[in-house]
Amino acid sequence: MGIGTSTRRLHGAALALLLAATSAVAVGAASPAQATPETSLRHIVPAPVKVTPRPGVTYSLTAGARIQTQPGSADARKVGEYAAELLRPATGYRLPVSSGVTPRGVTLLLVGADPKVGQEGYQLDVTPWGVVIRARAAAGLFAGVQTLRQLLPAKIEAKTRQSGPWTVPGGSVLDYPRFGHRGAMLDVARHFFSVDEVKRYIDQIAAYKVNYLHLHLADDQGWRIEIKSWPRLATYGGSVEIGPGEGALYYTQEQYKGLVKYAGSRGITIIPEIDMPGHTNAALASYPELNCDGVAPPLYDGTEVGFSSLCIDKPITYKFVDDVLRELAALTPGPFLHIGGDEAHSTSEPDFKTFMDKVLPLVAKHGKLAMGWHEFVKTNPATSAVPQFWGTETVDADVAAAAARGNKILMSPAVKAYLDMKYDENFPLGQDWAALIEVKDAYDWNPGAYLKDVPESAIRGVEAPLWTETLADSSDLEQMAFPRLPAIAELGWSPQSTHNWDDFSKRLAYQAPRWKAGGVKFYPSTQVNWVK
Ligand code: TNX
Repeated sequence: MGIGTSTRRLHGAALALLLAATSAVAVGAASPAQATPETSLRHIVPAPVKVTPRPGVTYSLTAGARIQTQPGSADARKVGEYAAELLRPATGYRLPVSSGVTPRGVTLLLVGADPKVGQEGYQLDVTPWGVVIRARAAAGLFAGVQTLRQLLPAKIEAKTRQSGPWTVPGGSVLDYPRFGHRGAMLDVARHFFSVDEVKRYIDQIAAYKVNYLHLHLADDQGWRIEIKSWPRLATYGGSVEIGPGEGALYYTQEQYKGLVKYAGSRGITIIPEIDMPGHTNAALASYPELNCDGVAPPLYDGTEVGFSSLCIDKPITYKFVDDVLRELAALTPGPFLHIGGDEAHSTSEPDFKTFMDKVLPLVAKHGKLAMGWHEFVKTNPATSAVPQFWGTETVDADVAAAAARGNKILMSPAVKAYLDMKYDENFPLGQDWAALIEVKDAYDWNPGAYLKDVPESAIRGVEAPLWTETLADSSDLEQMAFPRLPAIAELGWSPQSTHNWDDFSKRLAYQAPRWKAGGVKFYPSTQVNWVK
C-alpha cells in the first residue's frame, strides 16, 4: 500500500517537520503542522457520509493535551471520560477531562453541528490545534470518538504505553447513519459467556458504531438470567451448556444490570431475548408444571433444535411468561423485549398463534415493544413489533405482508449476516447449514433491496447474529466476528452510495494492525490485502 511505504521512506523528514510544527503550535503560531500521518480520512470503517481531507495539515496529540467537553452536559462529560480511557493506555498521557470549548486538544461539543447529523451523527474537524467533534446528542459524540480512534496510529489500541507521535490527518468528516438500528447478537445460551467476555465483545462492536446488542438469554441448552419469581430457571436451567461446561452459568440480576450499564456507556442498548414457545428445554427441565404431562425432561447439552415447546393450553404457562417478562422489562431501559418464536417445530400452527396472541399483550403490558424472529409475523402482531428476518431466501410473502402493514424489518439473512457460518469448508469453527460466508459475501448485499417487496422504507436496520453451538471463548467469537462484523456494521451505517467492495476491502485492510495492537483475533481472509 502506497501510504505504508511512503511513511517509512519519509520517516526522518517527517519527524523533523513534526518537531518544528509542534514547537510552532506551542508558541501559538498559526502555521499548519506538517507531520506525515499514518492514517487517512479515506480509511474509516464504516465509511462516513462525507470526508474532506486537508492535505498538509495534521494535529498531533501531545502530553499536555486536554479533553474538553460541552459545558453543562453530563452526557458529553461521560463521552469525554470514555475517550480519555481509550487514549490513555497507549499514549501514557494524563488527558484530563474538563468542561470547555476552545478548539485545542480534543473538544466534544453539543452545539454547532449541522442538523443533518441527527441524534447519532457528528462532524469532526482536525486542525493544527486539535480535534473538534460536534454533535446534537451524546450518541453522536460517541460515534465521532470512534472515528477519531481510527485516525490515530494503530498502536493507539495497545493496552500498554507506546511511543508517539500521535498524529491525526487534517480535514473534516460529516457523518450520520443510514439506519437507526445497527445490531449484533450474542448467543449466551448454547455456550455461556462471562460478564467480562460480553464486555469485551461490547467494546469490540462499539468501535464499528453498532448501537444494539441482542442477547439470546435462553434456549434448550441453558437459561442464563436470574428470574427471582422462578429461581430454578437459572440455578438448575443455567447449570449446563453444550459440551462439558457446568456451574452457575448465568447472570444474576445485579450482574446483568452491570452489563446493561456498561453497554450504555458504549452507546449500546441491550435487547434481551427469551426464546419461546420452542427452544425452551432449559425452562421445561427446571419446572415440571410447565410441561403438558407434568414431567420435567432432562437438561440438554446437544445441538438439535425444534424439539421443545411450552404447554400452550396450561394457564401456568402465561403466568410464567408474564413473570419472566415483568422481571426482564424492569432490567431493560431499552424499548424492546425479544420473544424468539423461531423453529417452533413442536408447536402446531394454531397453537403458535394462540401463544403469540396471549404473549404479545404481555410485552405491551410491561411497557415494551416486541421483537421476534420473522416466523412470528404469521400471527399478525401490531405494527410496532419488529420482525427479524433470518431466512435463506430473498422472498418471504409473510414478511412482505408485514412490511406492507407497517412493521419495520430487522435484516439478518442467514446466508449473509450469520457470523456463526464458516468462511470456507476448511474453517474449523462454525456451521454451514445456511452458507459458507466469506467477508465479500457478508458485505455484498443491500439491506434496503434484499427482500422482494420489502422496500428500504420498511427496513429498520441490520443485525449480525453470533450463535455459539461451536464457539466457547472470546477467541472463537472474535475469529467469527472479525472481519465480517465490520462488514455488516458498514451496511447499517454507511450510505449505499459508498458501497463498493474494492474500496471496502482496502479500508478493512487497515483494521488488521488495530486488531493486532488491541489483541483481537481475526480471520485473515485471503480476499483482503491486509496491511502489516
Ligand atoms: C438457527 S436462526 C437458529 C438457531 C441456531 C442457528 C445456528 C434462528 C432464529 N434459529 O437456533 O443456533 O440456526 O446457525
